[in-house]
Amino acid sequence: MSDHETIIVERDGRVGVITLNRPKALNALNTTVMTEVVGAATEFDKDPGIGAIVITGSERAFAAGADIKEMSSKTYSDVISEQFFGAWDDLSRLRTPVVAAVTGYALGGGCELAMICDILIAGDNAVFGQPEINLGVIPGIGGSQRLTRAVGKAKAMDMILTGRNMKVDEADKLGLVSRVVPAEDCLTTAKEVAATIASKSFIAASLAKDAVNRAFESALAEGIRAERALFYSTFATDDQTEGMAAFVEKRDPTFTHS
Ligand code: CO8
Repeated sequence: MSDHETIIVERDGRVGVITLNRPKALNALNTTVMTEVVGAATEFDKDPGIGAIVITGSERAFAAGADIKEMSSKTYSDVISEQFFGAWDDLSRLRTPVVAAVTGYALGGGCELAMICDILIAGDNAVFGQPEINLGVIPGIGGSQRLTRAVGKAKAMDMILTGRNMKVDEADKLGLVSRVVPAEDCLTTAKEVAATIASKSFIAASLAKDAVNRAFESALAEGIRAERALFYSTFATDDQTEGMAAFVEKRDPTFTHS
């Protein structure tokens, strides 16, 4: 079933499994990844034979963020006119419960993708972070909203303003993850959790998901719209150009605060 460039799509009974597969780029999320993940998840969502979806990466990286090499040359008019990365929002509208199996780095867009999922199973080597500030930008796939709701303002501000990473123990204590398991068991556990969900009434599971999300999401859409506009506006700054160019050129950025 997998004629994809950046993901592997499999079925395991009533569980659909989507594996991010750009190992050389630590599963950095580019437009192709987004189109393929959202496309495969949407197909699973329409399939009555599927009752839950697992999204996973590799042991080293769930995803190390949005693809900086793809983004670095974009302008403000590019990101706003193509509504860059807007399709990720479609994932949060699926009826089918989605379980993230996160090992290794879940940074930037990778952390945001994990937080879009309904249940987050973390390996004991998982590392979470929103390091966008180091590139002169801010989270843009819901991170400023979902992280804040998940861990509270104090920790979210700490992570988003300093760009520091959070190891799995801290993430577990704060309620960012559902369960922590040894890294080598992460995917198996996620599949078991997904299979358990898939064994329930799909209607009840999808309504339960919707109900929990109502508690979590009221006013979230507004926050995400605001966040997206702010993210796009960072592409009007010199610091975005410099921050991303420095990453690509493997040097430290010199920000001019302009
Ligand atoms: N984008 C592109 N390439 C990447 C990325 C990335 N995010 N992360 C890693 N890579 C590439 C590296 O460039 C390198 O490629 P190459 O071998 O060609 O040089 C390869 O993956 C391996 O990476 P490293 O050599 O750096 O591996 P290390 O083990 O030394 O370091 C790290 C691993 C710490 C994860 C490091 O790679 C890193 O810091 N990566 C960047 C993390 C980051 O800043 N992520 C946030 C990106 S911005 C973002 O996600 C914004 C989301 C909002 C978009 C909203 C749109 C609306």
